[in-house]
Amino acid sequence: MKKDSRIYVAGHLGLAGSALVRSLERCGFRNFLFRTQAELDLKNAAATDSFFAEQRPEHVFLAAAKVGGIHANNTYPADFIRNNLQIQTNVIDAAYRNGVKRLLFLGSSCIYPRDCPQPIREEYLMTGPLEATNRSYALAKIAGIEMCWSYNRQYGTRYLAAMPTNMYGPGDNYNLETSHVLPALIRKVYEAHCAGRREVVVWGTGAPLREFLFSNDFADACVHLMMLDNQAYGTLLSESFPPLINVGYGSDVTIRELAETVCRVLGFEGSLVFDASKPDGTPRKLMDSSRLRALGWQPKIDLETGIRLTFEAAKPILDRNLVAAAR
Ligand code: GFB
Repeated sequence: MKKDSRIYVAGHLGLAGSALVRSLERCGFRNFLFRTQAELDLKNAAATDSFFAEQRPEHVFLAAAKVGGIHANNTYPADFIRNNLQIQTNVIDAAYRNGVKRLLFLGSSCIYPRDCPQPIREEYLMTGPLEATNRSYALAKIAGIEMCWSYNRQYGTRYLAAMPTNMYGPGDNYNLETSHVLPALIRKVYEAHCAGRREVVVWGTGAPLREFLFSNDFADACVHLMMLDNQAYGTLLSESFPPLINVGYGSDVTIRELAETVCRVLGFEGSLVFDASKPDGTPRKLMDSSRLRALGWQPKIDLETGIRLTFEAAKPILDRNLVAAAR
């Protein structure tokens, strides 16, 4: 990527996409293409192709996706598989037909089998059954990886797939029905604190382990990958192995430890109540990110600092919610 390359960030307003834009700007890139969902529906193949034909992006970050936490994935599996298959199929195909040089497809650590050996290496893809609560989303993402690989093999494209672990940061979704665990806990703990309540309900047993990566770190990893020289980038693209690379923090915590950390950062001294009627999901998904680290990237933001930064960014939104609820 050159500083004036035409870069399309699909999903630039989301958690990952907005962090990507910030990271690209910090690196001096300035020639961006952005379209909101209202301006361009990526589920529409013709509209997506026209956009690529007219705008001719050279590099694409495919961060547009239907995403959500365990409850949303479990409740709306049809939406997750349909929307994601449509978006990624249209973007990857339009990219190929309009000469995109490099495309980075964003996936998720839930693509790996539920009971994988830990830490999870890229080689473990498709070696066992998936976690049931997010199978439809995971299968869509696996199809996206396979599509990048197939296009690389048949058409000579150079598309790569980055698999983030559980990501968090500014601009996340704070709807308790559809969010991931970290924004949900920030909201629940903050609201309990403001209301003087003594308890916060945490879903599940608190025992599952999750690895959390701050969105800025993930974005820096993606930009790092896209800026690799041809030779280093080429080592990630092989005829015999899917073009995917893990992007993780390197250590994990239990959901109980996570909730305790959120309480500490926000200064909440009440107690945690675990609602075991809610699903735990996969017991553990710690990724092995040694391939990426060998290419010169490492995360900078530890969990406690990341939670503080995320809370600072979220506070005005959470305060507005509280005011609206009080009316
Ligand atoms: O972040 P999360 O929704 O998704 O939940 P997954 C992680 C863990 O936190 C689960 C527990 O064990 C939840 O039961 N948890 C505790 C909560 N309290 C809460 C809460 O208030 N809200 C939520 N949401 N969880 C997702 C996948 O799995 O991870 C996606 O469904 C994607 O496909 C994403 O891969 C990264 O980590 O279980």
